[in-house]
Amino acid sequence: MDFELEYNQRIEEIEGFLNGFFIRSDNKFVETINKSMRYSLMASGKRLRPILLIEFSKLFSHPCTYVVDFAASLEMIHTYSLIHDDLPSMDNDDLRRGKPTNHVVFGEANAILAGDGLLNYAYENIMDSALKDPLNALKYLEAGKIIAEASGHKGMILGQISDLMNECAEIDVATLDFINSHKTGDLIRASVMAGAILGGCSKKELELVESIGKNIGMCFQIVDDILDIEGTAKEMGKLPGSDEKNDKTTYPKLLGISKCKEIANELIESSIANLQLLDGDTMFIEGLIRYIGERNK
Ligand code: GRG
Repeated sequence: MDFELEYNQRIEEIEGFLNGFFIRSDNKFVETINKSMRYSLMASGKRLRPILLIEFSKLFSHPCTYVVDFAASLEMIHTYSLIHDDLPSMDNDDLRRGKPTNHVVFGEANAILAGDGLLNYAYENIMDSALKDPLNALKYLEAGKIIAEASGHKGMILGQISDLMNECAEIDVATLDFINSHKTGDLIRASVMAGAILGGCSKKELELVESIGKNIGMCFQIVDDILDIEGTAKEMGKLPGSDEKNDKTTYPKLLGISKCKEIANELIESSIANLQLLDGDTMFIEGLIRYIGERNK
């Protein structure tokens, strides 16, 4: 299998689908909000969360019809979080996905509204899936609830507030784990769990998928911290050094870079070992997990 080719094909499919959510309008107000939402959503991202959701749904034998709509919704929620995270009142970053951040281009008020617009559009699509396919409504609801919890005040928002509260503070690994498991990990965990539910997994399989999702999320964050030190703006599409600029405690700061690389490798191997306990064709997901652990952007 040529992983890179397959991965790029999946990115193309998702971007084609995402594009279809925005119809051009003659109304200048509609066009203004749509333009700023589209600007960040269609900027080139790795599309990891929607790809994880779709691939985990394929591992099981009863996939729902509107899996791709859920995948698009996840990317909308993720993009909203990036727009808000970059705001002057949060991380105050100027570059994201290789382009000036949303507030730099459209102004702060529009950027807040673009994020809000994407968040609400995501749940509109999730509920629409249940309405269009009522026989599977319970699966859509279960997957939607997991995504809502993981994105909201029990998940990503909780992680963000604990992160803000700990800027400039001396924190230990347990506190850092708390911040990251919510801020970054929850949405990644929700991607794989929602995918598995929409694919028709059993309760027991969902437990295994949850533990895989947690490990992938932790590995993603450790690598992200390493890239903030070792990465380049050209490859990452955002400026490195953001953690230091905001005086944030990171895994490399607490554990050192080589220990972080060791832990990231262990998390990759344990995720793959657990993945292989599931029945379906796991080849592409294995490649994706290795990519998450070894990426340079
Ligand atoms: C509600 C005011 C308000 C703010 C929400 C929750 C939140 C702000 C921000 C948290 C989101 C965040 C930036 C988490 C860090 C995770 C992370 C490293 C994101 C980058 O993800 P990638 O690398 O990005 O997958 P691409 O661009 O490839 O999709």
